Amino acid sequence: MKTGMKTGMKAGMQPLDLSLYLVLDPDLCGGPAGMVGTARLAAENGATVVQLRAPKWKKRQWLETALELKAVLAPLGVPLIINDHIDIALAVDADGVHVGQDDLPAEVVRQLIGPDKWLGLSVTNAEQLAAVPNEAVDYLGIGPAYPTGTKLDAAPVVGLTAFAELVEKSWRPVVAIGGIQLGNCLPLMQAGAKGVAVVSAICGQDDPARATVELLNMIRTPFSAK
Ligand code: TZP
Repeated sequence: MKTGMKTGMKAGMQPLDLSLYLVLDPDLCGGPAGMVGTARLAAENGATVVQLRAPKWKKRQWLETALELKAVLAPLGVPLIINDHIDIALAVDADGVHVGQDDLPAEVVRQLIGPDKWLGLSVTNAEQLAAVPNEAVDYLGIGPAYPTGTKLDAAPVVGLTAFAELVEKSWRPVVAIGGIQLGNCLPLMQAGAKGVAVVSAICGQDDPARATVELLNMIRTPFSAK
């Protein structure tokens, strides 16, 4: 990442710690209750951000689950990010929003959510990176870093070399996403990621708490220090 600019700081708020960013998946977690349970276990064991992502859901389900997640995560001090749905983020006073390239443009989202919520943007190639409105965005999710079976419409795999090049050119902190498991997360940290975003490495695991701790231990090894 380039240096000399603000990195995920907001007045009166802790910086956003991207280290271990859990993205919830309704299918892998076994529905809304499973998502809330998984989020609780992950947050209690050190996950630093939780995103609610449920592309097939209707709004009422979004609202109910977002409220439940907020009730679990806020006392633990773990930010709740809402994927795509600005209205839900505002309705539950979530900590932020994450949007993709086909969602509302980041500048528009920033206008809607105001200055005090986090805003993340998914980026998958150099062209998209060059078009990032850096003033509007707090962090980038770059991926899929590796092949993933979780997001069927994911963009082509970025790969480690291109990932490192994108991080180097980014004006914003980067969290890696896509196909990240315990055994392959460290090279992404060494390539300059501030953290890893995972779905299947925690959701649907027999022991999500243990999976969380193991991932954290891995990404916080001295080799990954940046
Ligand atoms: N965006 C890019 S890849 C992906 C998303 C939401 C899915 C990542 O899932 P997994 O199981 O961590 O590979």
